[in-house]
Amino acid sequence: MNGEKTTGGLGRRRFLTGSAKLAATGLLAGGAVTASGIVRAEGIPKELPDHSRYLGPGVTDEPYGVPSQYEAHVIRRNVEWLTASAESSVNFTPLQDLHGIITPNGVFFERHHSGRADIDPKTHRLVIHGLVDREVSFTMEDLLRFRPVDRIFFTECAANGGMEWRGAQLNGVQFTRGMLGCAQWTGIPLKTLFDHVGLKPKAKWLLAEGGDASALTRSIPMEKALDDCMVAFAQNGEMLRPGQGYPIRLVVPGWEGNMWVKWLRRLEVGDQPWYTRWETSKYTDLMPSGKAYKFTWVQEANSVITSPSPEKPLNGAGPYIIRGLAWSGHGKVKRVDVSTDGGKNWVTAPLEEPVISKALVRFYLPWRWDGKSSALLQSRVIDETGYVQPTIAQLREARGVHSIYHNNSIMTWLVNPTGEVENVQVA
Ligand SMILES: Nc1nc2c(c(=O)[nH]1)N[C@H]1C(S)=C(S)[C@@H](COP(=O)(O)O)O[C@H]1N2
Ligand SMILES: [Mo]
Repeated sequence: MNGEKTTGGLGRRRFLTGSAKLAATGLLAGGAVTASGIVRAEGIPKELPDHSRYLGPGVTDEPYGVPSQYEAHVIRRNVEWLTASAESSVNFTPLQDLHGIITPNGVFFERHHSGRADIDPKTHRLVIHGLVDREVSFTMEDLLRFRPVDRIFFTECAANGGMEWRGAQLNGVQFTRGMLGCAQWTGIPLKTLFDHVGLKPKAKWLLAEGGDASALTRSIPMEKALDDCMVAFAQNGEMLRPGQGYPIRLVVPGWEGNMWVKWLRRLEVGDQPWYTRWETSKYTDLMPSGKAYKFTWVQEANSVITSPSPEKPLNGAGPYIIRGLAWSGHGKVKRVDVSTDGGKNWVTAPLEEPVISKALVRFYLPWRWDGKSSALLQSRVIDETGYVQPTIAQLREARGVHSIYHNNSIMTWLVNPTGEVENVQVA
């Protein structure tokens, strides 16, 4: 956690201490709801507050706006002991503090292997070569002459939840599910670009390469490339942020984040996969047998309750809204079930519109807490293919514990009688 010592050892207890500290600093103080569940009415204050009596700043002091000073806790955070250096590392989206389905650009998680590249769009080029009729080198200006599309998709790192394979370890939504964001991407479909350059009959695979020092490269089957992939230059209405790959990145809907090559500089068309080092040694899933999956592209259906959660404890008895997010790399979320007793009983939570394929979906479920009992909160998503989000036990049985990647298991939040919430795993 930023500002706290997290070096060495497993951080679980320390994170608990962290949230206890939040309680002490007053984040939990004051109750809006009485034990009977009736919202407390305090009446209209007699004194006018300063902000109702004096002029505020004008329209000139904030050419690019920032959130209210009271939202300063809504930030990306990193886990210091997770990686050896900040350049090859990750920070996490504060999902517990966000609303709706769109992740604001300033808190969209960043994962990079050689730091954030700083690229001048005037000199940047996107080269397309290999099994094409015409090899090209596009300037940004060239790219902007094509008809763009605007599409909402989630981005998720394959390592999301990766610390939880052997047990509950990181105490919060942010650190267990925060390698995730969802944005409206604006860009040119790869189909448009390939129609322009012409594909040779043997064109079956695509190699995408990044222009950062890591030169991340991934092989992508042409079928996927022509289906829904795009070269994005904008995110949520503005040009990409440097951390998200400015000036262009690949968008590979539903597939693991490391295929979403940032600072994209080269697309090579070939007739077979390249098996780059990123594919043979880094992003592979090791099975109990000792064998490894060659490619695990799709981010399977996943969900998480964002509140109540370790970061969003309960404050006394009364009504609460269980808030959460669900998503599936295979398409649309069909249903989300919520349990408050560790998976014995389930209630279906209504989905908030819009429900977009391969995007985050929001669910809300009213819940009343008696202010004294423990509860085990879980959410379970079912997607349009009928796939049901697995428990951690089911996932371990199938995959062992040697993977880092693709842990989409059901998360469990233990609500303590004090209202504090912690990350646990139940059998
Ligand atoms: N060029 C390049 N592209 C990259 C990476 C990188 O290190 N270099 N990291 C990848 C990984 S592992 C992930 S999870 C996503 C994260 O995208 P974001 O930083 O926009 O959230 O970018 C991918 N694209
Ligand atoms: Mo990733």
